[in-house]
Amino acid sequence: MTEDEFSIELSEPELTPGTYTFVIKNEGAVGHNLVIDGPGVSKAQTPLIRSGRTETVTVTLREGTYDVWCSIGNHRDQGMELTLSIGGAATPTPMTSPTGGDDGSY
Ligand SMILES: [Cu+2]
Repeated sequence: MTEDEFSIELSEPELTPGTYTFVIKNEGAVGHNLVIDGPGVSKAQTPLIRSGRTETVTVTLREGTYDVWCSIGNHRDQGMELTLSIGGAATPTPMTSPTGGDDGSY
């Protein structure tokens, strides 16, 4: 995952339930952080990530939707946020999605 002014980029757009250690590199010029909030996760966050540095946060994700953002200053309002959808199926096959999961951005 990378951050800069003012965006958050996810290297793996599709995740399944499990425990993850997100490694976030700050490629911007000012400090950022990363906060994750959703089912079973109450605002887990990294320390302040200084410019050029990398920090990590470990969370256990369930099926559902998580909000991910930077809580420094007003960065969230400036676009440093995204929604993480955790699917239930572990198969990478894009052809069938019988559960009707709400991941539809194709
Ligand atoms: Cu930020």
